[in-house]
Amino acid sequence: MRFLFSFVAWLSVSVTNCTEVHLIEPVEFGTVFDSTAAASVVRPPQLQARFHKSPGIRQVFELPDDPMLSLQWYLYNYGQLNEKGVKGIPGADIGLFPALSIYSPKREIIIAVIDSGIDLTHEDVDSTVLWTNPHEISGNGIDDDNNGYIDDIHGINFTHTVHDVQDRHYHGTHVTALLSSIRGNGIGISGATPSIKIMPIVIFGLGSTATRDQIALGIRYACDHGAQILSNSWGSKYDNANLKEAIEYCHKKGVLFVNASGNSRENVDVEPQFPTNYQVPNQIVVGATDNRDRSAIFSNYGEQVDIAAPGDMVLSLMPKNNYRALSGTSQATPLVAGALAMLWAHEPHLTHMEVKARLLNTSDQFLALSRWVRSSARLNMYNLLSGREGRRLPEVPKGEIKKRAFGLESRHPYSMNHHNVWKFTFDGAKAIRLHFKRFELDTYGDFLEIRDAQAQVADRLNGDLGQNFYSQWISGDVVEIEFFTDKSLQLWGFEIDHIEVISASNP
Ligand SMILES: [Ca+2]
Ligand SMILES: [Ca+2]
Ligand SMILES: [Ca+2]
Repeated sequence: MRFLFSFVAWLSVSVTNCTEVHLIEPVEFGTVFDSTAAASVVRPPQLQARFHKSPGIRQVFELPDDPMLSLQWYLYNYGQLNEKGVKGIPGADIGLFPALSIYSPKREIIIAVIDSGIDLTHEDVDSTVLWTNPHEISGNGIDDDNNGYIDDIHGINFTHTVHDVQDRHYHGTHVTALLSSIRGNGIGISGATPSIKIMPIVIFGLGSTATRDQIALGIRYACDHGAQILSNSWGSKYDNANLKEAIEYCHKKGVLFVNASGNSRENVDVEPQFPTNYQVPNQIVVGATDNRDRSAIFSNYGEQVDIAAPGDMVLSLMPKNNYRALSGTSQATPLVAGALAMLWAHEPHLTHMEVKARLLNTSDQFLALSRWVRSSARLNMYNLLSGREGRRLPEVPKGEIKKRAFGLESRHPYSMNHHNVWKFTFDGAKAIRLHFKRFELDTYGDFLEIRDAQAQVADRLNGDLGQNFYSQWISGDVVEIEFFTDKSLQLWGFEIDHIEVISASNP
């Protein structure tokens, strides 16, 4: 299988004007499938119905007949390999199909996707999913609803003819199709969200980008024309008052603003990024997970990152009837936006802040996300719709915390193409955590993974994490440490200089 890896994040697509706003470009590109290849993908074996495995729930759910479903681990993870050969953990997905089995929409929700438009000619796109402006007459050259935009029948475009929402890039098609591809049509992929309308706000074209003031106008347009959720897979390192005011305007109108955290494995508390760091209450900032419920290696992190959703090798549509998996927080973001739309259609009485609170309370927490996501949690759509509290982190055992001598370090700098697994047992320990004196690994290819005796990931570290910090608490008396480096970039490495232990108390 062929791969192109391009570890470029926040790549500028702006050529004609200096806007400093970027689409959040993927960091990995999978194989390109055309229609013929798509039709020949092996279907999941005998998976027309399965039992939901959540504790206390036995529920049959149906799977649609879209031929590429087995490659959509983010919708249905039954332990299949992803394109990189990494085996998934069954259930490490957003739980769409269990959610559909209890879904009862009362109305349609409009999602504005602020991106590069959508390829309306794609075989797995139905153009009737587009929102229609009820007060505009198409093609008469007149601004019938007097909103300042002529013939804006399905959205607006700031880079090309104002009414034309056809994608000339690829990013908007990939992102939007995660919401809107036709489910159960026997073609391509399964889209995630029924009973929505898509309002494209086109701010990126091929070689052109809207100005930040135009993007702010686009945000206001969406809120003024009935969009209740805005999906945003773009960002900037630079602050802009108009953008922030537009998001605040949406907040006052009860609209949710979902945005990607970015793909450069940066701590946004230290390296502010926008819109992430505006911190308007209606914002939901989304990080990315992989098919084992770990933080994707590129996902930006910090206190402003609210939640995570699948964003590693996520298959969706590309222009010209193609399909391709891409990795990025851009892909995680519409999955969250779509889930929120389903909840709002299911329970229309909720306010936007109640929808946000429900998301955070019902998502599943994982230790391997704790360092990277404020809620430690990944979206679970079944829980979101049913209102069930999500999986919670294990409690740290009570007891006296004692420092113990321990040391483990890499070479400085470390070697390339290195792989080592160590296993240590600390007799009498109920829980252990490792103290890092310093940690600096390459962001994209290298990692240190810390697991317990059951091989559950307690922490997975990469990037430049600085000095003097602890790992998450590892349950039990066994710690397994895996150190992996690839064939590029040698940085300083890591040094563990002691541990802390909570011991089993004497009876
Ligand atoms: Ca108009
Ligand atoms: Ca008109
Ligand atoms: Ca389909």
